[in-house]
Amino acid sequence: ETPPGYAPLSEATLPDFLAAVPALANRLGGSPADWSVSEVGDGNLNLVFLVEGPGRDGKPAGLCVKQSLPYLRLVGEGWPLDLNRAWFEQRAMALHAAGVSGRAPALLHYDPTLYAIVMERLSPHIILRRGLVQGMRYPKLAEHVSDYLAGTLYATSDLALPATKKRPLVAAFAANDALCRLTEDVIFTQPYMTHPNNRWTSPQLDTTARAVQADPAWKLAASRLKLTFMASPEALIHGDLHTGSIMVTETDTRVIDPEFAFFGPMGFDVGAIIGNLLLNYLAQDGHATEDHPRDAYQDWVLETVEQLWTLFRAKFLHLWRTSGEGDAYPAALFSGPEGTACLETERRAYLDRLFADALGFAGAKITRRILGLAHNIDLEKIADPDLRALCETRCLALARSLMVETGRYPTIRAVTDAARHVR
Ligand code: ADP
Ligand code: SR1
Ligand code: MG
Ligand code: MG
Ligand code: MG
Repeated sequence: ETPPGYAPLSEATLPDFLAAVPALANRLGGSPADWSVSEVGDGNLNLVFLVEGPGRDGKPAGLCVKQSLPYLRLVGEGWPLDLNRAWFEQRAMALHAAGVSGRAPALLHYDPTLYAIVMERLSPHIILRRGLVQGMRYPKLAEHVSDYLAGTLYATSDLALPATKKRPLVAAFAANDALCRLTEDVIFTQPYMTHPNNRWTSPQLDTTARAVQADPAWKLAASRLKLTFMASPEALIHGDLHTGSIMVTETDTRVIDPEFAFFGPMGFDVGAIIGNLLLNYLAQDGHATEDHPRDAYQDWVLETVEQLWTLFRAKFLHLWRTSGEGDAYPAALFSGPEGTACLETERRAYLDRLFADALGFAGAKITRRILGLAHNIDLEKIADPDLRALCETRCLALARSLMVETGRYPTIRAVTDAARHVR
């Protein structure tokens, strides 16, 4: 049962929907008969259409339309899912754009009856994960993703927002319950138990999967991270910042797909991207051939991980030092040289704690992609199951260590060294 007026759009019905919104029709130019539409959704949840029209100045113009389906696309109609995820996505896009500009597609329109978002069509961008699997380098990636993370997380935190502004936002996004629960189930719970949603490279990883279920330290770490995810409304997080949620060219980087957004722990976003890059690094051994070795490329992936954290930390600290207008840490309490020094020590401790959270979440994000419901092409595209299982075993060893022995990683260099040496 769907709300009145809702129906999934199709390539046939989309032109009428767009024609009814003058700003969108004008942007596309010509008439609806001139517009070409294709459904390109390759994610796990939604419909995504790309539309092209003749434009208004002789240059073709495009749009992207993303619509919620009443179910989880990956599984089908048997798994109903809240349509309102589109509302949270467009609201997060708008709030994040206020914290950082140019790092996401522009939001153009939202239709609450159809649960449809119209946004800038990114072109010739491709999904980062696809580029990484092909061995493509993105020299601006660390700089751009660290801009996005520092800008969005700082601007929506208690360091920047007065409590009377932040609390209503926390309340509004608390209603994104369906997607939060999905994360809690498929990332923090199911991979650590016998569950019909799980799958892995079998029989190669059968013993490993059973060992995870019998590993109290790993299960405890996963549950502690789950609690942090559930009970830490630090900032408006993206909530699904894997390498499939970033579109790139050599010079541009845009973050898409914040439908899982809610006020949660900042380390979840930072850890999601770091975890996905580490997984990609370890998967490269499954893509290397004699003619196309990947060693130099693997070095680039780890350099990107190091730069990403280092730049994020520096940018977040800079924002805090130069514009701390939230109600946390009132300036009146930290005046004079002693107060300034004391606050600076606190800022560094805050970032150390955020780093530890991020490493734990990175490990959890890696584990779920190998033992849980949703897998990644980084590993899935390794055709030889023995070779894939070897890469996956290394991923799991690193993931467990990041989650259970987080204290062994005081620096990002310690993390990349561990990735280099894991066997
Ligand atoms: P889902 O929530 O189902 O994962 P995504 O938002 O990730 O959907 O989008 C699915 C795919 O649609 C992306 O992998 C990308 O190929 C394409 N896509 C999404 N947004 C845009 C955009 N603004 N411009 C061009 N392509 C896009
Ligand atoms: C059913 S799990 C689907 C996954 O896809 C989304 O992109 C999220 O990562 C979610 O966990
Ligand atoms: Mg997606
Ligand atoms: Mg999505
Ligand atoms: Mg190597």
